[in-house]
Amino acid sequence: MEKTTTDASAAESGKAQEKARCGVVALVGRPNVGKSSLVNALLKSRVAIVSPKPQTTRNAIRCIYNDDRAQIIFTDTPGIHIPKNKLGQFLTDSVFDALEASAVVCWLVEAADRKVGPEDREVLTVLAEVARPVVLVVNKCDEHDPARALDLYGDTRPFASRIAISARRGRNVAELIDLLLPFLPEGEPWYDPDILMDGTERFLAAEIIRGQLLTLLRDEVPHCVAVEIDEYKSPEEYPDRKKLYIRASLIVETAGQKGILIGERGVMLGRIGRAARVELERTTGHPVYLDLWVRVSPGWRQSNLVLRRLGYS
Ligand SMILES: Nc1nc2c(ncn2[C@@H]2O[C@H](COP(=O)(O)OP(=O)(O)OP(=O)(O)O)[C@@H](O)[C@H]2O)c(=O)[nH]1
Ligand SMILES: [Mg+2]
Repeated sequence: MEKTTTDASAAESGKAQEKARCGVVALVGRPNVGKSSLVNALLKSRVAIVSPKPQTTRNAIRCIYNDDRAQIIFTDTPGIHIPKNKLGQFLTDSVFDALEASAVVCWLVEAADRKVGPEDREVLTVLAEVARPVVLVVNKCDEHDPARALDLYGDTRPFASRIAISARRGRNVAELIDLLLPFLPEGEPWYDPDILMDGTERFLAAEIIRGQLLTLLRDEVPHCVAVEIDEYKSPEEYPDRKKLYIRASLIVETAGQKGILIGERGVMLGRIGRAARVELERTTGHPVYLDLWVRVSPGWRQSNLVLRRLGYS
């Protein structure tokens, strides 16, 4: 009995001596490897949008993990690819910024990979320009044995460590956190522990609507759409309102895309609106009135002015 008490207090004082850590971990990789899925698994919450379509993530998003040892700011980044327009260039540039702010980088690849493709070589070029320790993370090991991918990528550059995970099943996600901790500097938390994501309510709302576009629209169409929140009035700010009022524009490049988004007799726009409203109500905790409009802005993905207005600059 006595001994247990002594051990417990020794453990307690050991814990007290252990300094808290805080720092940024950038998650990078080609599109679709599961970076946003990993963020959601780490935070045990749906903070980042996930879809089977490449180039889902368009902004580097800081998502905040807390435990009694550390606060880790995971930056979910857009997939690194060969840019085809100014939007694509912005996506790649935002990865550089995230890397420069990070203490350590996780490079995500897939367990099924059998060769290092052009986009992965692009990732290697980007990593070579930013001197940070890199952890190789082989994802989707629920579907494939990760051994060959660990070997394949293991030779491409020096790694601080390697791990196989499944973001979908949560496999080895806690182990990944343990592995990252020693790379983080000692320091106090930067964010309030209740904050899950560093982004405005408007940004979060736009992302939720974009998530539904990716789910409901086919092929390339969702990539041609941007979401702009024109008005956001919450019952907290406007107590006379019973509902959260959101007016948003879906910006497309052509009249043809506008037709697809609206659909026959407005059926598609109605579906997008209903699905987005349910998700917005779930995340904000308020009943929501969502007012969606479709606007054509020819070639917005090539326009510096429009990209800047939409926060892609
Ligand atoms: N089987 C399996 N699928 C996964 C796993 N993690 C992610 N996925 C799937 O992979 C697809 C892409 O996931 P995302 O998390 O959106 O990938 P991403 O790297 O963020 O993609 P971008 O934002 O486009 O760069 C989705 O269909 C996910 O459900 C996993 O561990 N196992
Ligand atoms: Mg993503």
